Amino acid sequence: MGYIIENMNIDSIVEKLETVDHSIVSVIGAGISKASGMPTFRGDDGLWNQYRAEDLATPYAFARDPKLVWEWYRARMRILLQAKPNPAHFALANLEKANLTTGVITQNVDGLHEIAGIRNYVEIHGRIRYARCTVCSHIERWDKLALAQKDIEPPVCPECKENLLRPDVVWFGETLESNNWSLALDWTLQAQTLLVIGTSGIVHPVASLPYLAKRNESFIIEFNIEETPISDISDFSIYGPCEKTLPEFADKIIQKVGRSDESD
Ligand code: BV8
Repeated sequence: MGYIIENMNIDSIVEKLETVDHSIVSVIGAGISKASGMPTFRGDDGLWNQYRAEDLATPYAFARDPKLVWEWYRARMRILLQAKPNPAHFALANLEKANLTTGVITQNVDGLHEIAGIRNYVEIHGRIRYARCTVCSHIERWDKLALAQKDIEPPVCPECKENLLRPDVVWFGETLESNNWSLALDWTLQAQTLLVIGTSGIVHPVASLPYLAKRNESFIIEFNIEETPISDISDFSIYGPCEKTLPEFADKIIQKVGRSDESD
């Protein structure tokens, strides 16, 4: 079990960290976007509560009932279009600006990391604001388009004009895009510190990344509001809302780097 920090004694963790350039990699999940108003997947208000994953986020569900799947994505997009990045997203952007991060591996499809200014990221489960044709290679932003549409018929590809568009995300039972997965693996294997933020750690293969990092002797720090399977392999678990804990952590690391630059 990692060392549980209930009252957020973050100074002692920061002191132990190597604060060298590009040493931090983050794996983030739905919990980081909770404070932005995006429901998580498995929490009390989770997106899956009304539905089961296999009913909606799978190619079989789409083949069976594209209208239901599109309506679920439109409902999520309506929430997302009101959402803004929160202090946790900006904390990661500040660590990137301080040259301390290699990149962010996001399971989220909401794009809030990019709006917060993070430039080095891999959207390992895709991106909800884009739609792609189920057959040809056409891809387009659909957020504005789909919401403008009054009818809820699934959109037809404007390129090939006969096949349906689908959300540009990775569904359960679908493999991850290989370049994205290799980049996530590379980053994880070179991470001196892996931050695991707002994820239940149960969706594979992303859930295996912290175990890989652990085997590679990375320093693992979990940011969550409750214990998860990742807590067992974390060097520290900081329990609390990451929109509070992560900015404090990031500020202290950046201050520490500033101090060491001054003393150089
Ligand atoms: C794959 C995009 C190879 C879509 C998502 C049977 C058949 C086929 C595959 C499988 C199978 N059994 C298992 C699998 C593998 C499967 C899987 O892992 N299933 C799980 C459910 C067991 N994985 C796959 O299918 C993957 N592909 O394996 O390919 C393959 C292929 C064919 C056959 C076999 C193998 C593809 C998985 C990708 C699924 N797509 N999203 C969409 O979004 O619509 S996953 C979805 O879950 C989101 O991306 C989400 O981000 C992700 C993970 O969930 P979390 O982010 O962790 O969110 P969650 O709500 O669970 O947790 C939130 C956490 O935040 C909690 O811990 C909470 O405490 C915390 N929190 C809340 N508030 C805060 C907070 N923390 C800090 N601060 C706060 N304020």
